[in-house]
Amino acid sequence: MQNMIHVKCRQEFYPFTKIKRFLIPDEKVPWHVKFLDYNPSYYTSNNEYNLADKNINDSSFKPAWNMMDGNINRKSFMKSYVIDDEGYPLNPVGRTGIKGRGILRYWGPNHAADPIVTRWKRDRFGKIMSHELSRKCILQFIGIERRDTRQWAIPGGMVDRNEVISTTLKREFMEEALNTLEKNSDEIETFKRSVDQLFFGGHKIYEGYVDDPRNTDNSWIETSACNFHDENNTVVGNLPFEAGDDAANVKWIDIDKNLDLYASHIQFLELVSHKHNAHW
Ligand code: RP5
Repeated sequence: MQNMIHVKCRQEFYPFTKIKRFLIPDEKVPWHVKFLDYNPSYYTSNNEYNLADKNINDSSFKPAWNMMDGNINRKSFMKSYVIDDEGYPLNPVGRTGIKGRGILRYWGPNHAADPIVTRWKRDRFGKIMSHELSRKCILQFIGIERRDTRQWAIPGGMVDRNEVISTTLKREFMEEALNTLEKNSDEIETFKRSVDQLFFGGHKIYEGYVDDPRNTDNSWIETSACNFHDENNTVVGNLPFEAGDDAANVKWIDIDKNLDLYASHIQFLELVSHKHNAHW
C-alpha cells in the first residue's frame, strides 16, 4: 500500500467531462509529500442525485466515516482514511488532480465486486492449450466491453446498499454477461442454477483499492475480486453468453500480461494466473 501509485485516475481529463486534472509528478502523489502549488479543480456531478451523498458542507450530511453508516459501507479495505480540515475524506493512495465526488456515488470508498470467471483454453479436440513461449497452459476469463469507455473489463459492478458481495458478484455477472435484464423468469431461473453452481466454490483474489479513472482526491473505488474457475468447462461451456446492461460485448479472453484492460483489472488477472500456475 505504501508504494502503491495510481495512474489511470491521473489522466488529463476527468471521464466524460472537459475538466482537466491538475498535473502531478509521480513523486508528489502521496499526501505526505509537500506540493504547495497543488490547486486542483472541484467537480461533483449531479448524477444519481437521489442516491448519491449530499455535499460535504450540507449541514444535514453527517456521515460516519471509516465504518458502516446505516446501510452504506464507508469502511476501507485498507487502513483508515484521513478526513481533512474541511471535512473531505482523502484518497488513501494520494492526489488525483481533481477534488470533489466526481461521478461516484459516495464520498470516500465506493465498494464494487468483480467476478473473474475462468476456464482453460482448449483446442477443438478438447485438449488444453499451452502458450508457445511460456509453455504454460492458457487461462481464459469472461470479459465485457464497457459501453461507457469501450474498454474491455471484468464484468464487475457497484455493491448496492444492503447487498452482500456474493449477491453483487452473481447479479453483475448475470446482467452483463448473460443479459438477464432482458430474459424471462424461466430463463433467469435456469441461468441462476448454473451460476449458483459455478459461484459456489469461489476464491477471493483481491480486496482493496482500484485505480479507476473516476477516482478523485475524495472519492474512490475499492473492490472484492473473486475467481470462479470451471476446471472442466462443464458449467460455463453450456452458458449462452450475451452482453447486457452496461456491456456492449462479451467474450472469452486469453489471459496474458499484455492485455489492455479497464482500470487496474489486469492486476487481478495476474493474481488469478499465478494462482493457477497458468501462462502470464
Ligand atoms: C471498476 O469499476 C471495478 O473494479 C468494477 O469493475 C467497476 C464497477 O463500476 P461500474 O462497472 O458499475 O461502472 O473499477
